[in-house]
Amino acid sequence: GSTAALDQLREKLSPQGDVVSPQGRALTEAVFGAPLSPVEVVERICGEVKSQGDQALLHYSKQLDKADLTTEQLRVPAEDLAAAHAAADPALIATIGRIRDNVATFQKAILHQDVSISPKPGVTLTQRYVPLKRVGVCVPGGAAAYPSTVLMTVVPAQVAGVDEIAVVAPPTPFGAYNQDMLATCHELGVTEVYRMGGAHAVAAMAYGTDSVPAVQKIVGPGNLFVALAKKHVYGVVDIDSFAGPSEVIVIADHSARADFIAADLLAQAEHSPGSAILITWEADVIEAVKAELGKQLKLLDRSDLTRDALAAFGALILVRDSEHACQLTDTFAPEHLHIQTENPEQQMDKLRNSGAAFLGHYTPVALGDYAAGPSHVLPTGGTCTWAAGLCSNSFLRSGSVTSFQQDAMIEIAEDVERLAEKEGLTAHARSVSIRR
Ligand code: HSO
Ligand code: ZN
Repeated sequence: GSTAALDQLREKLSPQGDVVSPQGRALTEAVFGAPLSPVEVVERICGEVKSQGDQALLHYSKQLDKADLTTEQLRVPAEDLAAAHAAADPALIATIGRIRDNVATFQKAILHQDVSISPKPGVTLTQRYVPLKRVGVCVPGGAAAYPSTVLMTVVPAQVAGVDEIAVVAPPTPFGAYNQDMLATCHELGVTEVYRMGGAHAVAAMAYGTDSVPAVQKIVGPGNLFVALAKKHVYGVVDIDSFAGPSEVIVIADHSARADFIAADLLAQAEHSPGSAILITWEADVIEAVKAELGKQLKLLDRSDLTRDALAAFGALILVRDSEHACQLTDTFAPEHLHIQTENPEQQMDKLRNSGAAFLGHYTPVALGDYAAGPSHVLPTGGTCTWAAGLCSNSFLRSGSVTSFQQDAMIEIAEDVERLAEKEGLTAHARSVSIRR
């Protein structure tokens, strides 16, 4: 279709990428005494946490999260973690254990290994991978509790061999006070959990405060302020990709079941906002899915929120053929792609852009959200054209190691000297010729 139609759909696919709710705007205006943009808010908060440390951190927890904490209360006590674990449903603990194993198995298998070659006698060239020493993990706690996000961030970091993992969650019932989230941390051996969220938590981890030692990388999803703060502190620390509101594109043909597809679209919309788009070349599929959406919406706990999200950020798109479906999907570059066709590999082979792909009628995205093995922390908003999802390798940094014996050095010396001379860097040339 036209570019305008594409733009309209792109907006649907990236729900509220940079929109703040009216309440959010009123709150920041009250706190800062001026109508600041989200970027200005984040710059202010990060600047103050950088210069004033804990004092600014506690100030913003009180002002923005309505949590009046002391420095001692910032960190969740070890007893609370143990108590949450002891009180948890044993079946939940068993589930967490099994999922940990699934995630660890996959994340271990894909972990980079050092690579060493000897292209010539007397030369050894190595690419070596070293785990980061200390990382920070953001776990959201606004609209829902996310123990699954603890699994999908902490386990890859542990597999990579990170020494210290600090988890931060906002001081809310769905955040740092959520017993399932705390029990999950304890089960995974995480001992450092902080009651802090938003831009101030990101800034505290990046710059370090008296109560929160600085980390080298900050990962995990969050709201707009968390995302902007991560962008702001990048360069002081590393960050993962931008994980904004969740999205799915389902590609389907006649072999797909309308009730399955409807369930998948609703699951994504349930994130509210969450974007859910069906692309098919079969008009019948669209009609059948439409009918199923109406039926299934009624069955959901969050049916109102889900209906609103679907109305705002959902679409059922009829295209010419499979080829066209793949092109359109590549243009959108969705966070999740679910191909429900007779031969899903056929479409997959034609596609370049998706954060995580799910193939076939029996691979709902929820398997990946909760249990399969790849992390559910994924690039959204079309950023998967250049960004990758979180994995164990996100917690490694590489460095090279080069070693030459004298004969091998002499063999390559002339080329080095010639190029150094061309650059006018004679000291470089001499550092080689002196060894001949
Ligand atoms: N779909 C989310 C992950 C998630 N879903 C957590 C349920 N809980 C982002 O990939
Ligand atoms: Zn999800």
